[in-house]
Amino acid sequence: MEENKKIYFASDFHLGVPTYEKSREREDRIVRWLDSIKHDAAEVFLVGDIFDFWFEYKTVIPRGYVRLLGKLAELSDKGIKLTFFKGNHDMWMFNYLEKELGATIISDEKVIEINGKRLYIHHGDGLGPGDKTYKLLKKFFRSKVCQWLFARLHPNLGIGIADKWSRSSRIANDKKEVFLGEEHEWLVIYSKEILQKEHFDYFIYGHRHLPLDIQLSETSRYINLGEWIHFNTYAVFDGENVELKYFEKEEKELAEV
Ligand SMILES: [Mn+2]
Repeated sequence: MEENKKIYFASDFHLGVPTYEKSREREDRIVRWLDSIKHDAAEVFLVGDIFDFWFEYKTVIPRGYVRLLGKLAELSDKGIKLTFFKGNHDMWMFNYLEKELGATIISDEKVIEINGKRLYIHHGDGLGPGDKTYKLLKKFFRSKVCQWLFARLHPNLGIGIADKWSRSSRIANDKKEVFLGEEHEWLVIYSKEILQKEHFDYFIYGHRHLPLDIQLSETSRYINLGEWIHFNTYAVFDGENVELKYFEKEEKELAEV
């Protein structure tokens, strides 16, 4: 990584919910964030659930999100590397963003090593103990058969059903998550298991919808990227440390979150 350059991480924008207007407000904020980091960003990792629902038909993509996509194109054209992770809400990203934005799409985890620091990055869904039903569903949703069948539905119907479903999710209903305690947080448990076998300086996840920075061992930390409905959180890696930050949040507001 070039000197003075940084790597940025954010996740769980959930664009599209709860309403068009609210989502647009959030999209504008995300565009302001991207504008504020483009001078020193070497790379931007978008760690899943960027869209509350996404599907690419062979010739058609969902309406909307033009400001975000345009801004990402500008960053990409400036030479900033973009990486999208599939989230549980937008696992159906195929090659559109690769083609249009030159982005890399990651299905599961990605390991990066910079200046001797090792980072493990994953959206965070379907990891750790429990949640057997979801793990099974994930396998089905990710199968070629399921995607082929969904693509056969007329988009008005297919995306219509998906929209109804996504409007019933916790995040779309403005529910804030509650911290379960280190011993019960499944991504903490999962990361500690990995640490038994392999060292990572940082584990970076989304999905939990809670900004978290937890020391796992003397040399290892778990960072959760939170979400952009209540927190506007992102992480920045300067080659040495990963820091969790809030965008456009007053201290007074932070006391409330
Ligand atoms: Mn999410």
